[in-house]
This record gives sequence, C-alpha cells and structure tokens, in this order.
Amino acid sequence: MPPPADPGAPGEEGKEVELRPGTPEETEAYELGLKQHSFNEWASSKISVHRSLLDLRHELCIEKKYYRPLPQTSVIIIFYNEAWSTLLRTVHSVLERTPSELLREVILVDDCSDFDHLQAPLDEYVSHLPEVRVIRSPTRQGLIRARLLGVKHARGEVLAFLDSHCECMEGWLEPLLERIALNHTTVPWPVIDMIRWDNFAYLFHGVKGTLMVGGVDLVDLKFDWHIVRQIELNKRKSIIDPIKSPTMPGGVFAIDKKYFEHLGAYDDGMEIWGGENIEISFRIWQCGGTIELVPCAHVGHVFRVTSPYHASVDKWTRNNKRMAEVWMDDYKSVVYRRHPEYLKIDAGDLTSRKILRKALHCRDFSWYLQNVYSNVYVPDLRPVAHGQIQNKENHRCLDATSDPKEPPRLVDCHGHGGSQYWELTRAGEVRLGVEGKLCLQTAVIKKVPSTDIITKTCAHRFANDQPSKQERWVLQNSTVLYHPMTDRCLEETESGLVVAPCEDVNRQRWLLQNLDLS
Ligand code: UD2
Ligand code: MN
Repeated sequence: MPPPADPGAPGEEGKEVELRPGTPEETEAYELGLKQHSFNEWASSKISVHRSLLDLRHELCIEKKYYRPLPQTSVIIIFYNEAWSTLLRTVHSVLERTPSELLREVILVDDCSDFDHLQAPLDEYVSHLPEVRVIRSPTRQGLIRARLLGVKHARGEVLAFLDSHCECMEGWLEPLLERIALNHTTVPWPVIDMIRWDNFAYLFHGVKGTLMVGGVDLVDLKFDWHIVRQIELNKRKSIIDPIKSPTMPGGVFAIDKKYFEHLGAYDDGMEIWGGENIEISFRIWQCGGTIELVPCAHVGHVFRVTSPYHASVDKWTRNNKRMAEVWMDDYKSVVYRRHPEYLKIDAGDLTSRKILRKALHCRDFSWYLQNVYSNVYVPDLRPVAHGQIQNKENHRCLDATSDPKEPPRLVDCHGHGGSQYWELTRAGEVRLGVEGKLCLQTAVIKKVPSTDIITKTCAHRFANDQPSKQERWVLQNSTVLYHPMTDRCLEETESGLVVAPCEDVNRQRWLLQNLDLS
C-alpha cells in the first residue's frame, strides 16, 4: 500500500507541478536534468514516487468485471540512465495499481547505466520491494536486447513491457490480460496518456474523444498516430470495446510469453533504439496475430522534448532496414528510392529472421496493406518518374519547400534530392519530396481557377481517395507535362511557373529523371 497521499503535494492527482526553479542552484539542477533526460527532471523529483492519479476512466470501464481467471504477469521495465524519480514512480505505479494475484514480478533491466543512483542505491531501495528484481547487463545492449534479457528471466505467463518513465493507472492491466485470456494471439496495448515533459501533468485521454491507433509512414518508416474513423468506432458494440491497430508505439504492451517466443521474440540484431515496434507489429499481423488498442487500459508516458539518442540515428536506420528486408517485400523499394542512404547500409545477417518468416507461414506485405492497414496512401512501387525535373530551355530544376505558401520555382539543379525530388505517380500526380504529401497543381484563387502553379496537400491521402483535377498531369512525348483540366502545359515564364497553351517550345519541355514508361 502507498503511504497516505498529501493532497497538497506537487503533482498529486496527476496535476502539473507549479513550482519553478528559483535559486541559481535550482536553475542549475533544472538545466542538468533537462540535458540528461530531455524532460524536466527537477519538477519530477518534487513529485512523490507514489503520486495519486484521478481515476477518470469511463464508468463502463470502472464497473467492468473480469470473470475468467486471468494469467499472471511479469512486468519488464528496461532502463538506460533513467532518472530516479521517474523510474521509481513507474515501479510504484505498477505495485500499487496491479492486483497482487496478477503480478508475478517486476523485472528491472539495467542496460548498463552509468548514473550512480542506479547502482547500489537502487539495489538497496529495491531490496525492500519483494516483487521487484534488478537484472544488470554488463554492456550496453540497446532497448531491444535489454528487453530480451528481461524476458529470459521472466516467470509469468504474460509479459507486460513498460518504458522506465511511465505511470500506470488504476485498472491498467486487467483489460489487457482479458484479451490475452480470450485469445493468446491477441497483443493488446493501452491508451498511452501523455505525461508532459515540462510540468509532469498527466493528460488523461478519455474514450469519448478521438481514439488514436498506431500506423507507420511507409516512406520514412516512422511510427505515427491515426485517428480511428467513425465507421470503425461504430462497428463496436460498446464504446469500451477494443480496436484493431495496424502498429503499436512499442513501449507499452502485453503479450502471452509463449506466443512472444513462438513468434520470434525480437530481432536480436537490432541496436539501441527504434524500428523494433514496427517490426513486431508487421510480424504479428502477417503471421496470424492481432494487435488491439484497449480503451479501458491507461498508462501514462513521459514524451520527451527531444530524442536523447541523436548519435544513433544510423542504428535506427539499420534496424529499419532489417525490418524492411524481412517483412516488406517489394515495398521496401519505396523507402530506399526516397532514402538512398538505406542502400549504403549493411543490415547484417538476416538468415534466421527469413527462416522464421517461412517457418511461421506468414502472409506477404501486400496482404497486410490490403487487410490491416488499408486506409493509408501507399506510394507507387514503380512511379512513372522519380528524381529531379529539369527544364530543357534553361536547364534549371523544379524546386519547392515543404511550405505550400511558397510557390514552386526553378533554381539551379543541386542533385541532392530534397526540395528537387519529385515523383510522377501512375495516377498523374507530381508529388514533392521524400514526404510525398504535397502535389504540384494549378491554384484556385478566391474560388476561381488560375493558371498559376502551387503546391498543396495531395487530395489522395487515404486508400480510396482520387487526385483532384488540379493535380492531374499527363506526360506527353516523355517531356511535356500536359494539364487536362485547363488543356494547357507546364511552362516556365519570366514571372514563374504557369500552365500555358501548349506549344512546341523548350520552355514546355522537361527532363524527368528515372523515367519508366513501361
Ligand atoms: C518509443 C517507445 C519505446 C520504443 C521506441 C522505439 C513508447 C511509449 N515508447 O520511444 O519503448 O519502442 O519507441 O524503439 O511507445 N533504453 C535502453 N537502452 C537504450 C536506449 C533506451 O534500455 O540503449 C530504454 C529507455 O530507458 C526506455 C526505453 O528503452 O525505458 C525506451 O526508450 P525511450 O523512452 O527513449 O523511447 P521513446 O519513448 O522515445
Ligand atoms: Mn519512452
């Protein structure tokens, strides 16, 4: 049991910490904390490690009874140089808000941290908490192998993973365990509430607002959040029913231990941070499992202000490449085409992961795209052209920023992609840049169609969208970009880019890179 809460203490009931560093010493501590953790550790240290949270769950969640016997769980919390206050608040929130019959143990895995407070003082603190153990890795392994080390020591039927700066809410685990008890191939994750990095306010995300499931950007392989569409929500019998999720953010989920091992755990060739959440998401779906967001379960997480692993961006890219090589089939080319740096990376040996995919008889990536992640724009596997678009008259290149307020223009070709990378899609769009979210099109000024050229968010954003008329181009004679809506052609003029009556002139001829007219 937690000590009785002092309602006036900083941060109680999940409220923000109102204190601000005043003295020079406090300011120094604040700045050091921010530098070391990318969150306001100074404020966090003012909050009790037992802080209370208001139980804001929907009444149906609070009333819900879990009849069947639920499996016992090993909670695995990995950490690398975590702050004392956030780590222990994570641990206490588990101990104090998990029914003891469901909690087999809490395993803390130290990924070779060098902060002093995480050495003997942590051992001493944890020795008073019978359910909690610390396992130490002698070398830095990165979060993927650190979790695998935790799993090796776990004795529960179910594994629940947490980041080391979380706060579990009342009733966080039971709804997850119920889904697993009903079907051991279901991998449930909770609503992840935001704990603000600056003042540690716990921002509860209720079921009545928009619910967000996990997606992934198919161009840069970043996890992203998707608002669940109303038709999906309407399919449910109850507002608290789980929702299928194409991916998960990775830090907080539960999984049947045997199923996790059967599925191939994690790819132990992945380093430090990133990519493992997308990899396991694709793998679960492609190999017959299900990922579900469970609206009754809530865990807070401190979203940092910046990433503390700047130095390991290349590790993340390499992890992604390992994932793409094993699970994405031809679709990996979409990523590599726009991010040529992938081609230079050695992803290492993937034999065992490819054998795993065969052994589990997993489906291919196009099945995943059609059946699981269908409401997303999938870039062409083979666009008509991709790269720079150069004018034949002045040899300059079509260039635009990601700010649609700045009209596209012609500048000297630099050959570095970015603002000069375009894709002419099979549907006739000219999409800008590696993000591919802006389309070259004719403007509409005060509702009147114009012949000026702008970039604007492409109309085709989700699966079944079509490009708008303004966005549609037809490549003629491999060089002319004809605009059917205006019956004009893309032309460079003194005053900028326009569509003009089509003529047989070089100003209207363009050299498109990587042309594929097949
Ligand atoms: C998110 C996930 C995180 C992980 C990551 C992608 C949530 C809430 N968090 O990033 O769990 O899936 O995406 O890889 O969904 N750590 C180590 N060793 C390291 C680096 C990190 O043990 O070398 C620990 C770290 O202390 C933390 C956990 O791994 O407990 C996740 O790291 P993070 O909090 O920096 O990741 P986050 O939340 O940005
Ligand atoms: Mn985190």
